[in-house]
Amino acid sequence: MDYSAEPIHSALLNVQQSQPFNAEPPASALVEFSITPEDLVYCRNHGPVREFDDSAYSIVIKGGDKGKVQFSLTELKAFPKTRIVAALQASIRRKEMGAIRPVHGVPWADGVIANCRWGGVLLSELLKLVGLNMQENLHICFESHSTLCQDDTFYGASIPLAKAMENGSVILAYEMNDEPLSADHGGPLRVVVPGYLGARWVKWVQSKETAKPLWDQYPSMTALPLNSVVATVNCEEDDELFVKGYAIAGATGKVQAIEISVDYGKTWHNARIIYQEGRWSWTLWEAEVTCKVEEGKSKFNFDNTLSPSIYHLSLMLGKLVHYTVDAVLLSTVVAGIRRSSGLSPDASVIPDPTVRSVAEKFLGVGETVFDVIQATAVNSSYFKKSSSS
Ligand SMILES: Nc1nc2c(c(=O)[nH]1)N[C@H]1C(S)=C(S)[C@@H](COP(=O)(O)O)O[C@H]1N2
Ligand SMILES: [Mo]
Repeated sequence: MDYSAEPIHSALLNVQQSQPFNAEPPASALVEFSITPEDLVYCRNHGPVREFDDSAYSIVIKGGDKGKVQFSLTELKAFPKTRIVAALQASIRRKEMGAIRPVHGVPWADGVIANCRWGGVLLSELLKLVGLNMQENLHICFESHSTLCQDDTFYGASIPLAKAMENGSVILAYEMNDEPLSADHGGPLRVVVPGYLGARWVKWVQSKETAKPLWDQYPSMTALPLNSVVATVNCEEDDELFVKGYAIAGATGKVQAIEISVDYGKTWHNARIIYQEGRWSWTLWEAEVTCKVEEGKSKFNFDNTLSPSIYHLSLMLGKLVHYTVDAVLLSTVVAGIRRSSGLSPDASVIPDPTVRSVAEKFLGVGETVFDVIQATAVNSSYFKKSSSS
């Protein structure tokens, strides 16, 4: 593959791979901003990044009553502009998963998420224009033929047509954070699928095709799983911790509450939600927790040079907070799901016994479940219709 025309990428990212360019910021930097500045937006590529000439750019939509319809970028920009805040996310926490069991792919940590303001044209408007009739079980396929990619000659991904038609949701974006979309993030035009995994947000999108009912017979990774991450743990006083993080509810609704525990779930502390915007943003939260240091053990002091034992302790604590946070976050949101939609978790259908036991322990679904079977929560057999509603 030809990497000679790569644009200059942000210098604030930790590079996992330079060709193709795959890089993420530290989560501690991310949570300092409700809207992620472009320089902190992770980059995930399966091939070279190419810059396009806006004036020559167009897309083709196939599969509607009108056959093949072409729109230039100028024509697309003439439609009313829709602006939405939505979190773009790849497979966060693979690195942690990898510590438990080998995982395939880039060992992403927890910086592969970006909460941005996207501006563009509603896909549903275009689909109606080309005479697309809504049918069950159809997927719409997005393709980018701009460059070769690792496993194929082009990059493609599909979403259910019903999602594409959802009110005020999927857009073809030409702006990110009120600026023209950069080549790194799919400029001049990318798909934005709020609530869905980043892999579906095809960059440099050039054509769309409907049909392929077959695809619907297999579960695909679409909606994001519920998740939360502790991004920073700071020691304010000797025994007072200040904890900050983000949470994401995917396509199922809003995160309603976050609690944290530093004693394996014996006691819980409410975290404050400090940011949510609209239906698709991430949730930022923070909390102060008192944490008694045992007599004779090292004191918390993160500012000065860290002795290995203190460092170990702080890592342990970070982890603890991590796991317990997810459990409660999850049960609160799961409770929300149950109230609003009549769906309730069904842990008995999870085939893996280890995963199942974690799931049962934490009212259904701990982070392990979600990370292992990334993203099937809303449309999978995890959630069964309860007969009472
Ligand atoms: N054309 C194209 N689109 C793509 C990809 C790609 O490699 N090529 N990567 C996908 C994946 S896996 C993710 S997570 C997001 C990343 O978008 P970003 O680089 O703007 O963060 O883009 C998606 N769209
Ligand atoms: Mo991704």
